[in-house]
Amino acid sequence: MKSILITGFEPFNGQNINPASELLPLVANLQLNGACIHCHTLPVVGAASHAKLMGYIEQYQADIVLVLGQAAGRDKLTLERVAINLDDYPIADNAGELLLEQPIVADGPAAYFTTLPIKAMVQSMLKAQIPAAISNTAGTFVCNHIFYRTLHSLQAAEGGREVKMGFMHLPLLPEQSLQGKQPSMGLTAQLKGLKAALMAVLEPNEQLPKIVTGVEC
Ligand code: PCA
Repeated sequence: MKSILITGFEPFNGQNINPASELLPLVANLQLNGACIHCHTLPVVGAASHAKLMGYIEQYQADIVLVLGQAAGRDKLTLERVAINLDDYPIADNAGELLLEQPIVADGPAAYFTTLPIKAMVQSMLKAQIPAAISNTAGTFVCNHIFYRTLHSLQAAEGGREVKMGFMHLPLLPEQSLQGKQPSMGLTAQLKGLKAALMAVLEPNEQLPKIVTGVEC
C-alpha cells in the first residue's frame, strides 16, 4: 500500500486558524485509491518544521509527501514548481526569528524543482471544478524553507527509496478574509481540490477522486 504524508502548518502572524491544518483531520487515515494518508501539523519555524517532516517521512515510509501552507492573497489552490535557496522572512516565524537574506543550505544549489506531477494535479483539480494553478514562487518564508530543505535532504539520501515531494499553497478561508476583501476559498472546496490533486499523483489517468471513507489504515 502506498503511503502518503500530508502536513499543514499551524496558524501564524497573529491568526488563530490556518486552512492547511484545518484540512488535515478531513483526510487523516483515509484510504485514497489504495493509498493510506497520514497527517501532521508542523510549527511555523524553518529548522524545526524540516526536522519533524523528515522524521514523519521515515516513520511512515512515505512515498508521496505534500506540504500545505496558507498564502493570503491567492485565489486558487497553487502547486509550487520551485523552491529557492534563500531565507528572507517578511515577518518573524513562530519562534520569533527573522532570517534575512541568507542561504538555507550553505553551498546548496540555487533551487530545486518539485518532484510531483504538478501539471496533471492542476488539471485534475480544474476538472473537479476547483480553481487551481501552478505557482513559480513559494516565497522566501517558512514554506519555501521546508520545501527547499526537504528536497535537498531527499536528493542527498543516496540509494534511498524514491519519495515524491511537493508543496501546495492554499487561499485564506472565508472567515479569515478581512471584511471579505481578500480572496478566499471554503474548506469544502479546498478539500475537494486536495483529493483531486492526490488522485492525479496516484492514478494519472483517473478523472475524479474516489475516496473510501470510514476505512482506517
Ligand atoms: N504559510 C507560510 C508559512 C506557514 C504557512 O502556512 C508561508 O507561505 O511561508
